[in-house]
Amino acid sequence: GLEKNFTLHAYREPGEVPERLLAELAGTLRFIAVCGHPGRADSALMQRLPKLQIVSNFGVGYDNVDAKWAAERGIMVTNTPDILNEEVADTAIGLLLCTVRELPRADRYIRAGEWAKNGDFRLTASLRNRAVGMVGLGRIGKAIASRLDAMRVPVVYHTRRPQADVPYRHFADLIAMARAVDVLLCIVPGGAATKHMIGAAVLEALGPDGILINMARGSVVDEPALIEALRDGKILSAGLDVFANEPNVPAELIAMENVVLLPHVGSASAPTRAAMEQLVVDNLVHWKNGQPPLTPVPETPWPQTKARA
Ligand code: A2R
Repeated sequence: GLEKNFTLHAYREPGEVPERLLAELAGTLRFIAVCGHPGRADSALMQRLPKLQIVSNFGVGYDNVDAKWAAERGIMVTNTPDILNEEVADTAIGLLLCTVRELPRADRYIRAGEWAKNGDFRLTASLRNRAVGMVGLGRIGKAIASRLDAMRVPVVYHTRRPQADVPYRHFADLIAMARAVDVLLCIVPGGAATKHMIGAAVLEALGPDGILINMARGSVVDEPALIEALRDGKILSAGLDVFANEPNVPAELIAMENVVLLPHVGSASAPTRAAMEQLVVDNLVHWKNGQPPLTPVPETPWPQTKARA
């Protein structure tokens, strides 16, 4: 889609865009399509591009784009919200069930020949006697909560602002919610405001029967504190789709039986990823044709409040 509509300079390596490429293109680049993990459009890159007008990010989370910096300079930023809500919610429920009922471990039990040798698989924890505390109840969080409703699992939530139109109890205090439930399910944006919001104190409050599910960003969880809590039995188990330093996953987590690990696959089905790719392209094509962008992020609303500096 990009090749059809633009002169495309594709850079696929992880890490910084090389100086050679920047020196050659900096004066002419007007549009960026960025694929998060490891793609980034930070201020250091953007300030090298005087003609830059728009950054179109692949993914709903855009903590890899310095959107506030862009907003101050009249650079548009778009993401891919909504079209992945149901997919990520499906994955979240899958990860929750895998973690509570230890399904990947049960699969390994058969493959290792243990069923025939040692008899039935161990009895596991259950979702039947649990309430889920949603950390974040936005577009994806609501799609997860409605699935939990159907599964007859009580839901409460923590956000900065209570919502008028939801049937769930709001907790202004995350630690108080962690005390009141035995599953925390994170689906908040990454970035400075949510960095390490799940730390030692929250895990302690969640307690020894507690289960942490992270579908948000690795930065939301203090990973060393989580490893310690899992190791010391301060919480029961964790299901993680995201990590602090992807694609590197701490060896301590890989060695633990009471964690389920997914390689950031929340939205990663072929149809959903195709829809996201199309939206990345459509945002840029609309912009190029002088039409409003389809899905601007909140920091850069349309119509623009600031002209390109
Ligand atoms: O705090 P609020 O009232 O703005 O509620 C939002 C909540 N949230 C937070 N909750 C507590 N502390 C914070 N510092 C904080 N910042 C945001 O997270 C809202 O309920 C939710 C975000 O919802 P949406 O903006 O609709 O995001 P969506 O599409 O559900 O995706 C969430 C994240 C992405 O940013 C990726 O990191 C990940 O899921 O895939």
